[in-house]
Amino acid sequence: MRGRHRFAIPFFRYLDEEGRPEDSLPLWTRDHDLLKAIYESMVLTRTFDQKAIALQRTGQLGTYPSTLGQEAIGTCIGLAMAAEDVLVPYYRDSAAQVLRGMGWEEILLYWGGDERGGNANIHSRDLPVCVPVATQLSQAAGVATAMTIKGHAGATVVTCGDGATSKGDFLEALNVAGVWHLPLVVVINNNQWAISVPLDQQTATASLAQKAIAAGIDGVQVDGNDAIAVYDALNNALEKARHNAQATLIEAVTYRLSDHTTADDASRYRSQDEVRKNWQHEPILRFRNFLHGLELWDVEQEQALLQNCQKTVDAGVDKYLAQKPEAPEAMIDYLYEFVPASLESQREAIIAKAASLNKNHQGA
Ligand SMILES: Cc1ncc(C[n+]2csc(CCOP(=O)(O)OP(=O)(O)O)c2C)c(N)n1
Ligand SMILES: [Mg+2]
Repeated sequence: MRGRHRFAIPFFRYLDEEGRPEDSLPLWTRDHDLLKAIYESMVLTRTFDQKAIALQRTGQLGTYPSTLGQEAIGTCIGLAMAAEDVLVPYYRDSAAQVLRGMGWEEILLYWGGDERGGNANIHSRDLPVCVPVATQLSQAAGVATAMTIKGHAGATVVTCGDGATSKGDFLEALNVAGVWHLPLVVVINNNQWAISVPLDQQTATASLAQKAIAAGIDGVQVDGNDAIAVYDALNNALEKARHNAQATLIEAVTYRLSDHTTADDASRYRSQDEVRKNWQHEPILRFRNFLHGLELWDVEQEQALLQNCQKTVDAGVDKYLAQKPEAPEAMIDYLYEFVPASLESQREAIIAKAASLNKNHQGA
């Protein structure tokens, strides 16, 4: 019966700011290898992030969106998902993409404007990065619907930012997820900003997770800088998706410590003081303190990890820089199986232009 109801959105956090458990921890935290894997992935993601920004600043990469401060989200998505699940990522999910099989060089190719970086098909059924805000949500609902119809076992995980929750696509995806009982997990990276729009100008709701209520699906809010809380929410939501065909909306509350992208200067619209305060909540130090508390981590392990991360990132960068650039018509060829007649002449023009530029270059 649809009658009078009261609703509440649960909030989960297990580690305090110093990395001390506030509550009894979920059972899976007894898996110490998993705890270390979470930490290692977050550190690797940050190492990559610094390098990607350096490459952009030196003209070797296009516009790049940093994941600084939001490493727990992509890491926990990547580690919690199973191979048969499908990831529908947006542009701050490189940690998840790499944990699911992409190479760092491919992440760089994508942000370097090379179509081969978007060709996630070679690894899995995951979709490539989505930049048009919120369009990935209805696509993910479509993927989850197809998986249901075809009887596939897995769940679909889709991610978006806080700004995306104001778009119709977001609400439409949640709505069908409820009505059609889709095995869908929607993760909001609530980093408090949508470029220069702060959350309080984005929405008047007390949380973003409560948008699930209107769609009749579960909504939970977690401290997005507490990897234990993020992983646990993912784990529970994936279980419900796979076994009960139930969708969940997870709001991971975090903070974008960087500019929106390398094309942005956030100091024009937010205070240094706000950023400084949020550094105190960032996820990596908190998790390292937690591992220290469990006596699972020491200074030598930390040094070895930093060295390994640097090596891994450098290897990815070397592979990226060694790639011969693709022909410019790849931008059309990668998009269509058959080139539409309306683009034929543009494609020919691109090829002719590239050939004449090449000739001039060689003649010079
Ligand atoms: C449909 C569409 N409109 C506008 C843009 C330009 N744009 C890129 S990112 C962005 C803000 C997104 O903010 P949010 O959803 O909070 O994600 P965040 O970048 O903070 O992770 C905008 C407006 C776009 N990419 N797509
Ligand atoms: Mg945002």
